[in-house]
Parts: sequence; structure tokens; C-alpha cells
Amino acid sequence: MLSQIQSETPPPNLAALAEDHYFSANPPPKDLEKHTALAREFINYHAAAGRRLVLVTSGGTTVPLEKNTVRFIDNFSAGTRGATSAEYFLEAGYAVLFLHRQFSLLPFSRHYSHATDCFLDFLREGPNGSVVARDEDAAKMLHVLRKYRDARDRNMLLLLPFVSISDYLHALRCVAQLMQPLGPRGLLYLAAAVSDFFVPPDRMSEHKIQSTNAADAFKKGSSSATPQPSAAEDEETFDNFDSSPKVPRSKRLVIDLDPVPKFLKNLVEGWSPQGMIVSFKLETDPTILVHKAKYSLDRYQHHLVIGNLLATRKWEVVFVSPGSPDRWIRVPFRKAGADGSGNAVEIEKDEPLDPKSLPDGEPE
Ligand code: PAZ
Repeated sequence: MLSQIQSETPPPNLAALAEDHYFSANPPPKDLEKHTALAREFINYHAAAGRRLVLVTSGGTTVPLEKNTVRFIDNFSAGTRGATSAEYFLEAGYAVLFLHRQFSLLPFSRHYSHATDCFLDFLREGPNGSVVARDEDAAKMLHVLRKYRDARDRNMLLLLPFVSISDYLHALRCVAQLMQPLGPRGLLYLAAAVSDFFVPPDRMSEHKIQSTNAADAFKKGSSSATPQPSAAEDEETFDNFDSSPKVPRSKRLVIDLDPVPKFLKNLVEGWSPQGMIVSFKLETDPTILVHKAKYSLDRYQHHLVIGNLLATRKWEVVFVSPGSPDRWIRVPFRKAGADGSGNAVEIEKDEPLDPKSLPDGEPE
């Protein structure tokens, strides 16, 4: 009898439980309501026009170490992939909801941002105290300006910022759910570099983590303002798992992170069951990239994983999709930008060059 009851009881939906737990334990960002209202209006406007709409996520999420955040863990992403792709999506006729890390690269302004050239370098003094583009930059600037104005004037681009991993996940869930009426005309292009580990709120310090015990005396209500050595310092407690020079445990900051739940399953099955979902997979070890991309596709059953390596991401990516052979896309490697960080041919362009056109030899 018991075994019959057990076999009839549906197994708990672990993904749904993890979602409930995460979103109730991690408070939404203060702007979520405002951002949701903007996203709703934008999505409904384009849905009514029968237009295709893409959510592009871009830039890195932070992992705060304190609730009143002074310190956080970050990652390398500048948002180049997302901002560049957004421009090409606009060119292809998509409305673009650009969910990006605050202060990371934005479509159009990325051409003149802090990450490559300073925008002031493109300007000169004009007649009568005016400021104009330098002659050699004017044609490109006019081109970018026209495309930017067009996107803005036709309400084709909505910019929504996030900072932390939980800001990002709250916003992603809301926007993906709002996109449901678009069905397959809604595309989710997940290029953001999303943290895999975080500090859960119940283990997060309320205030700035202290590096000395100077404040302890005040906190304990003592009249003495002189820092006292802690018991741990008195005892000179050392861990034995690290190398010299030895530092007492009391002086270290040991960060203990939990894994961020993998919400791609929830996205595919619940938040956006009909949307087209493209995720990115970043690795540094070339021997595991395709394997990890395939694993992600098998596990989450979405439409496409674009794999890329940290060192070569600007000129080669691999497309891994169900039932198709892996497809490498490569563009010639040629440094661009004042700091040489960009690639002259943008791989995000929708018609990448034939791999055979690659120059001889490996890029540096
Ligand atoms: O922002 P960026 O252009 O410097 O880098 C883009 C990228 C490598 C973050 C992106 O292509 C990507 O792989 N995003 C997913 C990263 C991940 O595996 O979480």
C-alpha cells in the first residue's frame, strides 16, 4: 500500500523548489517594479506591431560580500558581445531589450566609450566656441549617430541595468515571463557573464567586513576605545592548509560561497516555454568547451549554445545546436581600437566570413 502511494505521489519539482527558495531568500532590486513596468510597455508595444523582440543580457554580475556593499566579487566581462550583438539585432529588425551590467558597454556609445578610446579624443574645437567631431572621425560618428537616433526615435531599444547576481536573476525572470505572449518571436540571447557562486543573505555581513577588531570595543559597549587583541589573536591560531607567511586565522577573510542555482531549466520550461533561447558558454580550457556546450544543451533542451574561449572570444565561436554538427565561426584576427582590445571584424555580425578566409597562422 505504502509503495503504491509512493509511486503515485509525483516527485517534487526540484527546479521549482529551488526557484521559490532563491527568490524568496534573495530580495528583489529596488528598481524591479519600475523596470518591470518599462519592460511590459516595451514588449506590449512591439508585440502589438507583430515585431520580433530579443532580450540581450550583457556584462558581468557581481557577488556582494556585504549587504551594505563595499566589496564584491566581479568578473572580466565588459559587455562587448552583448552591446555589439544588440546593434546587429537592431539592424536585422529586432526590437532589443538590453539587460546589462550598470556602466558596461552600451550599443552605439560603445564606439566612444571608456573601454576603448576616450570620447574626447574624437572631438575638436569648432567655430564660435562650438565642439565638433574631428574630420577623420566625422563620417563614422555620423553613421553611428544616425543608427542610434533611429533606434531611439522608433522606440526599438530599451536599456535596463543590473548590478548583482540577484538583481540580474530577478530581472531575467520578470522579463522572460513578460515575453511569453511573443511566443517564438521572442528571442532570449544570454550573453551576460553570470556568477556561478554567491554569498547567501543569511551568511552575509550587514556592514562592511572589518579587517581589525578596532570597532569591537564600541560594539560591546565597552568604554575603552583601544582595540584589544581578540582571543584568536592571543592564541595565534593558524590554519595549517596554506603556505607561509602564516597569517593568524583572525586576520584572514575566508569567503565561503554557495553555488548559484542553475535557472536555465526554469527559464526553458517555465518562464519562457515558447521563446527561442540562445545561451553562451565561456571556458578557458579549449579541451572542454564543446563538451560543456553539449552538456548544457542536453541538460536544458534549449535551441542553441554558443561556445567561446576567453582568449579567442573576439574572433572565434562554436555553435552547438540539437541535431546539427558543431559549427565554428571565425573572422580574421586583426587588432582594433586605441588599446588594441577589439577585433577589426566583429564576429557578432550576422554574416561571418568563411573560415577559409582566416589568415595563415594562429592569432597571438
Ligand atoms: O563581455 P565580453 O564581450 O568581454 O565577453 C563576452 C562573454 C565571454 C561574457 C560571452 O560571450 C559569454 O560567453 N557569456 C556567457 C559566460 C558564461 O559562461 O557564463
